[in-house]
Amino acid sequence: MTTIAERALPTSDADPFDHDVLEDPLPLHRALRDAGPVVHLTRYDVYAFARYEQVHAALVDWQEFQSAAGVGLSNFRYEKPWRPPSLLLEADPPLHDAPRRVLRAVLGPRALRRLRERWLADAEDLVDGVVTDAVLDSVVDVVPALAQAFPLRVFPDAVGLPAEGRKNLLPYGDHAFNAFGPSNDLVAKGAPRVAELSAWVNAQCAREVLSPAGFGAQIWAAADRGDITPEQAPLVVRSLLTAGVDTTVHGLSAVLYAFATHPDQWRRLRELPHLARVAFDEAVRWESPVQTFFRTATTDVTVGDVVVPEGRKILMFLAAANRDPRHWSDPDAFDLGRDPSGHVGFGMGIHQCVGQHVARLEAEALLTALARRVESIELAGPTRRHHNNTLRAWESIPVRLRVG
Ligand code: OVM
Repeated sequence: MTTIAERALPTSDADPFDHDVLEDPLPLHRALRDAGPVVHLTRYDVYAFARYEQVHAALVDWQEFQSAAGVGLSNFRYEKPWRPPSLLLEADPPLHDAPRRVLRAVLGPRALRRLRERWLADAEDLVDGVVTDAVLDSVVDVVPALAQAFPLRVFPDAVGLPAEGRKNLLPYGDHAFNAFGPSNDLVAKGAPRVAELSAWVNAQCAREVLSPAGFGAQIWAAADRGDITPEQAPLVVRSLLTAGVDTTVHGLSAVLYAFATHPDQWRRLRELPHLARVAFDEAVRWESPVQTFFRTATTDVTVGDVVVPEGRKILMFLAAANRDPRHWSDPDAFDLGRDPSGHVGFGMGIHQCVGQHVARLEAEALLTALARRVESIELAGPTRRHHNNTLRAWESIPVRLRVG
């Protein structure tokens, strides 16, 4: 006999972290959304939300869906985290509040005004060089040439990092995002370098290492004012180094791929360059560079006809919510005419991406510079995905740029 509870809780034996799924997660996302508001993933014995309504509700309900037990598969109540937990990502109020306030001030729109002119000029300069190469070589891989090059050019300087060792930022972030998943081959691939990369990242968080005017120094200044403790300051700097590079690289790759495959939308941006920010948010909705995060139930939570028991992990499919036809019209279309606000690609609620203004400024600078110089962007060969347990990423997007 099937009980009501069993009927109400559909199950799936799919592995969201399998390479076939990472290559193309859209079929799984649709199946999980259609299965019901909550699905039991038998393989990991966790609950899954893939519809917009439940993902959004969980994101804004930090009281019932905590982050302090980790936002990956690993439950910090029982398992030792691979590094000391983040004071932002892996903390709840009240511990979360002071670090969050400090970082919000350092990375907020007002603070970024002093970077704007320089970043716009840097983007023009980078695009000039790429366009010149494109005229000579004809095919450009925009992943290394633009999506990686631009954040690596502006962000480490803005943080105040020394020049030495910056190449460690991408592999460190890649591993950190893999570590939210199960300990599969992707985590094993990163393991040999974890000690070395962590040592480098941790060393960059010290006050003496950071240049005087950057984000890092501003975090230390907040510790001097007593807004956070001196023990907290290095961990807050670490959040910048963990979450600030790979995310923007893959966000920029996403918007560049979107334009390379939607020439009509590129023409639209060329005509109305002020759409650059909307275009970036639409790409974050459409591609969801951060695909998933977990929460942990702090009490028995009723969702639909199902009880998610206290202490259990819930996998929130941000990417599936961002294409849920129950919420979005024509969700698979990349469309500069839509209002993408309300997407959960940056999360929602008290943990919503604190660096989103930095990401938007990078995107605006790069897209504006490109739109000024480039008439068309066309795929010029096979694209290659980069697989990561949390990120939807590109390894290679070869394009032909027509200048004009
Ligand atoms: C952090 C952090 C925040 C957001 C994402 C993330 C690795 C890390 O505070 O360290 O991914």
